[in-house]
Amino acid sequence: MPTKKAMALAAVIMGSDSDLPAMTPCMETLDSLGISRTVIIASAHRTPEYLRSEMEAFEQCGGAVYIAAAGGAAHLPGVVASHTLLPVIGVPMQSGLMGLDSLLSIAQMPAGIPVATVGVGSAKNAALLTAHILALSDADLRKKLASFRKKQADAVIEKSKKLRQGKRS
Ligand code: RP5
Repeated sequence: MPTKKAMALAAVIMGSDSDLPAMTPCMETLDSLGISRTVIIASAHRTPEYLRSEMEAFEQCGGAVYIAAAGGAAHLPGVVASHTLLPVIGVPMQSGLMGLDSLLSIAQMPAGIPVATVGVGSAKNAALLTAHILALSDADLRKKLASFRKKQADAVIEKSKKLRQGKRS
């Protein structure tokens, strides 16, 4: 957990700007929960030195959690994890192989360097998992998560009731 006031608690790193549309729900969810975040476009393959320098800057400012999104030969989350003791959440991007290549590249890490992997394109869950990690030491954030869960449950129950009454939506 951060020891000083962080500029951004979460870093959302993407391998390419082509990942931006798929990752927008991640940024939106972090923002809706009041989690400070920075967004970095840096590739494990195309810009390895830039990736390292951005990671150093993030950690020097008290950053706490990485979200790393990549597609295809999706080494970015694993490379990020290899350079840090902070938790890393990997988001597999859709690809020519329907994201299966990305999913396996991110999830199948060698023992000793873990990456918490969410589903293909699960940008929102990456943000929520970040919130759960940060909520370990943030009671206000725990309350926001509880409220989010309640609203989500209420919405499902409301749809069920409307369906039963013959009204869709
Ligand atoms: C990965 O390759 C990126 O994360 C992206 O998902 C994929 C394709 O990148 P571009 O060729 O669109 O830049 O590194």
